[in-house]
Amino acid sequence: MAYRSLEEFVQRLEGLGELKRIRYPADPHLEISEITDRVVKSGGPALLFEQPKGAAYPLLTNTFGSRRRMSLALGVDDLDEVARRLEDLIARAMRMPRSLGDRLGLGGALLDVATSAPPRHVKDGPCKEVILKDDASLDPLPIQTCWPQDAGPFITLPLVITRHPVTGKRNVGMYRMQKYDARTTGMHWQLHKSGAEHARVSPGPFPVAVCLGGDPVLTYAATAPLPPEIDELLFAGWVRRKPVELVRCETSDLEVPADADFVLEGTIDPTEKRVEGPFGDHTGYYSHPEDFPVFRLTCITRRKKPIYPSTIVGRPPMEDAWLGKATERIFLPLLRLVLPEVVDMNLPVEACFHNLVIVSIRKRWPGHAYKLMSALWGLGQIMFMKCIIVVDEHVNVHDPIEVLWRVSTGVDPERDILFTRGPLDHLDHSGARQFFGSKMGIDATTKWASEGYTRQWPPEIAMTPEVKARVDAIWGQLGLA
Ligand SMILES: Cc1cc2nc3c(=O)[nH]c(=O)nc-3n(C[C@H](O)[C@H](O)[C@H](O)COP(=O)(O)O)c2cc1C
Ligand SMILES: [Mn+2]
Repeated sequence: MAYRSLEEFVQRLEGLGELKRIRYPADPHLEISEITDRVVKSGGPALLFEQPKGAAYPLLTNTFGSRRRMSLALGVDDLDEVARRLEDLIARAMRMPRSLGDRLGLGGALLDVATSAPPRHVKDGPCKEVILKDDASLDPLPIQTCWPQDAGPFITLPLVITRHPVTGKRNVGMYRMQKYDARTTGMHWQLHKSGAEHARVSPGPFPVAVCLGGDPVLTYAATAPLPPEIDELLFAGWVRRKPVELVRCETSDLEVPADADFVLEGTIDPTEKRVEGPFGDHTGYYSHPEDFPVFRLTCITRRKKPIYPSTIVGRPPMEDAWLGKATERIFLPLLRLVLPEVVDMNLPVEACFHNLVIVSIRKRWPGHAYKLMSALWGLGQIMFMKCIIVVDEHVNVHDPIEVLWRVSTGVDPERDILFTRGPLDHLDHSGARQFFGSKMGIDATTKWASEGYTRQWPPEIAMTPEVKARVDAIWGQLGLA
C-alpha cells in the first residue's frame, strides 16, 4: 500500500493507536530528545509534537520505532512479506520456464516490476504548494539539537538526492545535515557512500535536493544498502507497488518525489569543506568533529501544511533499530541469491548493524564458514563487519543466549578464529586509525574430521518426541500451569 502523504500515514497510525499527539510546546533543543528517548526505550508510540517551541511546523518522531510501525510504513502486515515477495521474484526470474504457467508467472512478476517500480514524471505536486527562493530559510523548521555536546541542530531524516556527474545515475541517501545558519548546512555523507562518490568525481559545484517526509517508504529506501546501480526510488516504487511520482526542482534538473513535505534545493561545491560535529551518533558515542562538504540552500518548496520528520540516534536500541531490521529481513533473499548456503542472519541492534553479524549456513565442505566470511567482507555495506560469527543451519541466530552457548562450547579460539584486515565504517572509533582496521571471523560450526577435528563431536541433549508428546498430554493434570 502506498501513502499519498506523511499526513495520511500519521492518520493511519493514529487510527491504530500507534501515535500520540503532544500539545505541550516541547523544545527541539534537547527536550524533544529526552521525551522521545524515553518513549522509544519503552516501546511506545510515534509522537507528533504539534507546536515545537520556536518553530512553525509540527515535528514527527519515533515514526518507525517498532516492528509493527516499520511494517505499516512499508505497507505490509510484517516485514517478512517484503522479503517473501522478493524471494518469489528472484525464484521466478531464475527458474527455466517449463510450462505455460511458468512463463505466465514470470511474465506476471516482471510486469509487476515494470509497472510499479520505475518512477513517473508529473508536472506538479503537493511539494510545490509553497515556493520560497530569496526568502527561503531553515529557521522556521523545528530542527533538533539532539544531545548536549552536539555542535548545533541537525536535520536527521533527510533524503539526499544527487546524480552521478558522469553517468547521470540518481542516488538517494540518508545523510544528516548540521544547520550552520538559515541557508547553510553540513552534508555528512561518509567516505564509502554514494553521495561522497558523486562529490569526488564532480568537476565542480553540483545540485543537491533534500526531501523531508512524503510516503514513509521513501525514508526507508534512502537508508537501504542498495548497490549504486539501483535507484532507491525504483526500489521504493516496487516495495509500495506504485510508482513514485517525481517533479522537477525549481533551481536544478534534479527530480524529487512530488509528495514530499519539504524540498530543500541547493548546491555543493566539492572543494568547500567545513567542520561538522560533534554529534551524538548511532554508535552511542559522539562522533568527532570532521570536515565535510557544505550544502548551500537556494530554494525551499513545501506543502501548505507540512510535517517535519525527525529522529534521534544514540545508544541502541533507538528508532533506527527498526530501519536496520527491515534491511536485515528484506536483504536476506538477495544475500541468498549470491550465497545460497545462508539460512538466516542477525545484525544485532546493539552492534550498530555494521559491527557484528551472526549467520547460519548449510555447511557442505571443509572450511565452508571461511568461504562465507570472505564473501561477506567482499560485499556492499556488509563489508564493514568487524566480527562475523558463523553457526550451523539449525542454530537460532536471533537467540543471543543460544549463540553464546554455541560459541563458548564449540570454538577452539586458536583454530576457529580468523583475523584479517579491511575497510571499517566511517564512525568506528576502535582502531588506531580511521577507515581501515582488523576483522575477526568466528567459525562456530560443528567441526569435521576433514577439518582436522578427529575426536568425536558430542551429541546434543534433547528429549525424544514420544516423551514430549506424552508429557504434553498429561501436562494439565500436573498442576504446573
Ligand atoms: C537515521 C539514520 C541516519 C543516518 N545518517 C547517516 C549519515 O549522516 N551519513 C552517512 O553516510 N550515512 C548515514 N546513514 C546510513 C545511510 O543512510 C546508509 O548507509 C545508506 O545505505 C546510504 O545510501 P547510499 O549507499 O546510497 O550512499 C544513516 C542512516 C539512518 C537510518
Ligand atoms: Mn544508493
